[in-house]
Amino acid sequence: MRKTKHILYAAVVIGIALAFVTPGAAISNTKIYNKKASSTTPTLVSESPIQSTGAAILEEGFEGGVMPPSGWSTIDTNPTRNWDIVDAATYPDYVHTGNYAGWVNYDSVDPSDEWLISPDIDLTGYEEVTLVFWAESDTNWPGATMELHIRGDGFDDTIWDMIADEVWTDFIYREMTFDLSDYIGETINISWRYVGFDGQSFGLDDISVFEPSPEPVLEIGEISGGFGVSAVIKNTGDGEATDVNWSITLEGGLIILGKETTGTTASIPAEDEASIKSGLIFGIGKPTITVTAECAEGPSAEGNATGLVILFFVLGVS
Ligand SMILES: [Ca+2]
Ligand SMILES: [Ca+2]
Repeated sequence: MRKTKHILYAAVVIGIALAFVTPGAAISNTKIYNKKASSTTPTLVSESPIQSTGAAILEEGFEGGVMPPSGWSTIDTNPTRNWDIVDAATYPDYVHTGNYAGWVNYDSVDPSDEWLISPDIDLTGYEEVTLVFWAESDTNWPGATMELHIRGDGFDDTIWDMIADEVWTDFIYREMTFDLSDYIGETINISWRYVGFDGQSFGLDDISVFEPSPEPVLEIGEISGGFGVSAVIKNTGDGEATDVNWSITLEGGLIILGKETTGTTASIPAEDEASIKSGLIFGIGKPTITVTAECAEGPSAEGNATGLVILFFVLGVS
């Protein structure tokens, strides 16, 4: 009886000890948090999806739920606080889109030097290459930083250093964009290296390497008078502008004819321009002349001038 009681007592003691030790160990090894989690709820800058607007070269949103993702690798310097996965079910504020994000937790016990390395990317044959990713961190704990490395045959370039390059007071996701066009013709890999001691945690999601689509950019060039109003619409972008809807409007003065002229120019090629002209204008006064243009691809432009309208003539436009 006494023996049984002893065993029971021992079991209870062990049970209580386990109840304390196990969660304690879990907290110190696997609980994921940022240093301001207790006082601030992180908010998302945007819920928008991956921002690629052209041909995708590499995309990774960690939706496989494993670290590293297939084809990726990590370098861990010690057993704890390395590159890991966070899931939205447990940590909704730490995932940008989908169910998972990459995560490296701050370490105030051991120094960190944790690498997350993309697959090799062959950038031969592209005209322009952009890298976009979403980063969640802040720079209030400068002991450790996140470095972005571009590595290839014979080079290792650190093109970004969070602590050196940013002032981030809030722990939120931010969209980061880098032009990788300098590496066209090379085979590269991209590394996120978390290095230092007692810094802030870092979340990573929605990585995209892509060749941007050529885009038109509209500007209103010279606006001139004479017999009516003429204007120039410039396309300073690297893509064609199509179905360019434009308007020339006169506000103010007494304009009897030609207060507004609208039209459509079917195409303005990249780095080209088109001339537009109002209809017959008749009136008197000094109206404000507004010229607008918007193309099917989205970009728009507006320009303003004033001129003196005397009967059929528009004079002194500037
Ligand atoms: Ca994700
Ligand atoms: Ca570590």
